[in-house]
Amino acid sequence: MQCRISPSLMCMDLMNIKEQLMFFNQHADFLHVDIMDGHFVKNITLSAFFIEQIKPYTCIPIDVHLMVENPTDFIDQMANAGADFICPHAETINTNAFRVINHIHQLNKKVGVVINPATPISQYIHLLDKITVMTVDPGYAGQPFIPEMLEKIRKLSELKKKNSFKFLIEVDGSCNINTYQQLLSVGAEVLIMGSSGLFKKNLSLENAWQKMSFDINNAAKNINQ
Ligand code: S6P
Ligand code: MG
Repeated sequence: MQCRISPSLMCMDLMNIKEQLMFFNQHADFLHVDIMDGHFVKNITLSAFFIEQIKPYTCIPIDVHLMVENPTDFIDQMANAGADFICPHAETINTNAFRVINHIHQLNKKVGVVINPATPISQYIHLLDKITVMTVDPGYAGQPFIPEMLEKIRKLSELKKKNSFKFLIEVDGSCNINTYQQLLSVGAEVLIMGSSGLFKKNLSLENAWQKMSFDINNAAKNINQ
């Protein structure tokens, strides 16, 4: 069972950004960049300026999670800054979802949509390159996993198989040793790794990565048995 890893850069050690990016270039599949506006969620994290700064040092896709009230104000600046995937929240594009999806594709970027725990699966999933299931309410790292989301992931996985949809199924929030096995068994394909599964104050990134890989492999083995 193959599972892709997307480190959440808002959880990085900010005193050592370059070293960590060099490490991710060799090991990770995506770089997850959380953009917040202080309104859609009551927090502020990374920015287009940050993406512009890291872009020359990265060779893996930059995936932008837009936790903002008005994604159309952000899409072009994220594309210009170097984003490869642009992913607004479903709750913010209900009045213009098809226009927003088309617009991002016209910019030659991949489109993802992120769905909050309380939001059902939408009508446009066949158009998407990625769907991110939030397994915590968005805004902060280190929150408890919402187990009801496993059914949503399973449903997406079934829809994907049945219709040969191309979207990747990604999970954001509390991906760690307590949840890997459940997530993989219902069909999660990309895990966003934050404070609970990867970035630890008392562990080097190399050691934390090794432990994470070992735990994920074990979880996958247990499912296959
Ligand atoms: C939270 C944000 C996430 C977090 C990540 C944290 O709103 O979208 O990307 O950075 O999920 O992971 P953890 O393990 O601290 O829950
Ligand atoms: Mg995120």
